[in-house]
Amino acid sequence: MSEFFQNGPSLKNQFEDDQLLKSYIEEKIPADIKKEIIYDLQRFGERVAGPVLAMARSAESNPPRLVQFDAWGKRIDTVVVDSGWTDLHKVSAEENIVKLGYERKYKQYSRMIQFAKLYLFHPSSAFYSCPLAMTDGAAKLIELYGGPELKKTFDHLTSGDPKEFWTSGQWMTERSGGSDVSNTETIAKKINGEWQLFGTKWFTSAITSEMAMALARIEDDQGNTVKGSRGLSLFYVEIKKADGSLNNIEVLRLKDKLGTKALPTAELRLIGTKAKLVGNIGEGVKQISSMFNVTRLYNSVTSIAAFRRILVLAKDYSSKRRAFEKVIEDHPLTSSLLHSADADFHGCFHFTFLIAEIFGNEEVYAEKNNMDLNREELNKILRMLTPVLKLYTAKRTVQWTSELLEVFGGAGYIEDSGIPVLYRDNQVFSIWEGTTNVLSLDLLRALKKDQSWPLLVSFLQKELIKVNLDHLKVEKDKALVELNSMSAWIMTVYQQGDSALEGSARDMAFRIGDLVSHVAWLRSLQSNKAEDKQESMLLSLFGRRRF
Ligand code: UCC
Repeated sequence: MSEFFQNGPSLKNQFEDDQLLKSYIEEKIPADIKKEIIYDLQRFGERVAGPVLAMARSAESNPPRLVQFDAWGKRIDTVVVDSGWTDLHKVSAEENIVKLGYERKYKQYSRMIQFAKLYLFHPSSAFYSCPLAMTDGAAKLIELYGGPELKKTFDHLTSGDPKEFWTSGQWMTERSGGSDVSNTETIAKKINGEWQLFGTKWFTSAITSEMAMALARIEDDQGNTVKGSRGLSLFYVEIKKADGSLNNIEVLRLKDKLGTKALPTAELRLIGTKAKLVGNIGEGVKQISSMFNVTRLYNSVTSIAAFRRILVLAKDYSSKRRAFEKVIEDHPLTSSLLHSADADFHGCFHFTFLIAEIFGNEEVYAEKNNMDLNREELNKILRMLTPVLKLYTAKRTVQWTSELLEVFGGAGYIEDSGIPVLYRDNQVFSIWEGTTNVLSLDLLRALKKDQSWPLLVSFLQKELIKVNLDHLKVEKDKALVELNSMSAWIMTVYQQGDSALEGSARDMAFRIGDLVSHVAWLRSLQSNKAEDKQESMLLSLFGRRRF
């Protein structure tokens, strides 16, 4: 009988093992800050490869369940979660994942450092990163639009103390409107001087949160409402009353999803849920966009983190698994596949962290910043590139997860190899927080409203001028050619009218994604002494065969 048993893939310290992240931090973060954070990232890199991953595995193997009635028939609607899920809440607070973005201890570098931690955390978090995304988004929303009555809430959302830390939900989607929130049917009525919500929310992620931001349509005393998205206002909801019972909410059921099984996603009925109005009446969509712009960035960071996880597992496995007399990484087809995945991963990584840098610079604005952009320009670039980043990183991750699963052969299709869960989970990235088509149209909206294409061209050109190393010249020239070709193409499509523009929006988004990734990567290679020159061999995101 054969004594052969294949060794499975293994994980090392997730910071130490990540040359790209390490060299990025080395290049971007000033020495005084670096001294403080490197130790923290190394420690966390160890923690996520071991104990934190074990919490996630526990939460995934014991999914949440809804208990609607107690033994005596009383409606209780309690969501029971695994201890792994509650432990992940503690870890999130202890590691200051949301706090880092608001404490701004590291000035304009705060978002980069926060996103580096989120990137380490996500693949070992069983999607606890999802409540964190909404929590960060809610904190941003309160920072921009919340009055003094929400100050305490803000402190909870940005706390590093597990006992004080709150997470938030984001209640938009209804049966009548997913992407098109203008069809929202939930009504807000003022009863005895207090707002109360009535309606059904069809997808509410992380129902174990303490609060949520919800869209609802205000109905006046005569029963009148304003139709469309201009009739929508934003409300702050605490999920439980002081006595611990639900705030006039029924949990109708938990969703039986393809993946993200540890994450409790519920269907809710609001039956007079007490709420507070946030910001201005009729500006709900605009205000909640400040939240979903943050969650879209989280989606991007967590997508690339998930992409990296399957890539490192595939690389590790292909260095161990032998077939046809050599380890499979030595077969040219496998090595070219891994090389191609690595190139796309690098592109996604640099694009994501470029946007993190822009976001950090916008929030902690200094007139003299190393991006040579004023605050309005930083804002416009963020507005235009956030949807592109989200759709681009999500799609690359979904596609590469499917492709890399094949490296494991049949084992990649077997549950306890730990690979199928990645396949199921990663599919969500291109759906929530705006599908690829919705975000492509959002890009068009941003381009039209802000006339921001010329601004992006000038930013990318300025960055390319700084690239002057000999071995980068060919790729720099390719970027310049693509920039000109895209400008001409966009102009032609604009002249053809709205229908042509809409029909091209997806291609436009992916071409912009390739271009910005390419430039962000070149920018990094130019300034990064630590990044191996071999890295530039990977570079070239234009017209490359991907699969
Ligand atoms: O909730 C969900 C799941 C939660 C899970 C969270 C996971 C997070 C990641 C985790 C990682 C691990 S999923 C919900 C998904 N739903 C969406 O994302 C909605 C998708 N639909 C859209 O994005 C649409 O484009 C809408 C809803 C924004 C379009 O609605 P309207 O009614 O057509 O909106 P308008 O008229 O275009 O925009 C209304 C206002 C305008 O401002 P004003 O009034 O000043 O002209 C827009 O400029 O909102 C402004 N606005 C924005 N501003 C609209 N979109 C944006 C934006 N992205 N940024 C800034």
